Amino acid sequence: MAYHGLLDKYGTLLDLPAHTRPVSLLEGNTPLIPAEALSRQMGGGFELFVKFEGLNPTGSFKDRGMTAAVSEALGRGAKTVICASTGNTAASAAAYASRAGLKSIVLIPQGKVAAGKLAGAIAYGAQVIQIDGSFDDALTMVVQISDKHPICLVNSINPYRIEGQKTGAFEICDMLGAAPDWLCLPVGNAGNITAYWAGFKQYDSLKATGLPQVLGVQAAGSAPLVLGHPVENPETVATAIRIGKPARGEQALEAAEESKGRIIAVSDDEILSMQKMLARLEGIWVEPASAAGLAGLAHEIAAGNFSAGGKRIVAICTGHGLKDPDIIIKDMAKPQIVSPNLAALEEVIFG
Ligand code: AN7
Repeated sequence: MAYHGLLDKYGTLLDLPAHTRPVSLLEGNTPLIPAEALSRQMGGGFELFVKFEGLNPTGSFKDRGMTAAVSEALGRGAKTVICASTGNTAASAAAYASRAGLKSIVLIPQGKVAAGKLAGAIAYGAQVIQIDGSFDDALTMVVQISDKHPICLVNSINPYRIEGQKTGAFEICDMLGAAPDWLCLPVGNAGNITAYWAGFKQYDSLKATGLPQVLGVQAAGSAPLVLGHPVENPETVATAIRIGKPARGEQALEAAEESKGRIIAVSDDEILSMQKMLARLEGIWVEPASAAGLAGLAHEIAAGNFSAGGKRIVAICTGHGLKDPDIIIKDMAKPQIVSPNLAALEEVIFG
């Protein structure tokens, strides 16, 4: 049977109003890629899978929640959607709004959004507004304006975003036949960890698929859930998760606690070295934030805080490496330039 997108596949399991009118780009159905070399590199003896969410239509996991939120907004008669974003939500909202024939407005922190995300939002036709402030400032502003004007908020405060993102958990259980022992993922505004936990719990109650322990990973310079208080000036190379006041922070902490997992922080160096390792060992290039879940897993194993032996572990890699080419290019040795003849080519390859 042809694949028609997430609302067709899982719609009956999602709590969406009857007025919902499906808007889909055939999102979801992303691969669960075995990562044997990376698992060996971390010490081995466990099964590791990468769920590559960068293969969604706009290059990130945000499309799962956006198909649900924009479908609800369209069915309700909304004309405009708005979000604050570190970039991926903006691109996704813009794409789904265009497909639905709606206007989109996206607020981004000035100078802190990766090139591929900003370009996407513009290409899809959003009105892009840069805020001279943080993501957290932008989120406060979109909440205020959508309270006052008939504009639909599509940040993960919107409950339909969470409904759509539960499908990631459903897919993992469908592909593996059960929940994994551990789920590792990056945490920014904390919508995704909230959605995965809700999805695993729902599937377990319906199909006895079991529950994973959840390892949520923040960047050390933007780790409010690890520190236990908001961070006024969050900083990290992983700009997607440069968030100091997560909207669903309480639920993220609940997911960690209920699942007997935890939320930890890793350094920017750990994030970047995992990004590189994943690309070089497995051929999977993700944006920096997306490597945080795996960086957290490696950190815990190396610190002896984690007995991985015999476990089945799934890491959610949330966005594609193409979203943020600059992070690679800035440290790159410029490729050699060679005269257009065989001898010159042999010289650089064989010396
Ligand atoms: C690649 O786009 O918040 O914890 O505005 O882009 O659900 O926020 C992005 C977040 C992880 C964190 N990985 O997810 C936005 C935004 C990537 C991301 C996260 C984001 P949440």
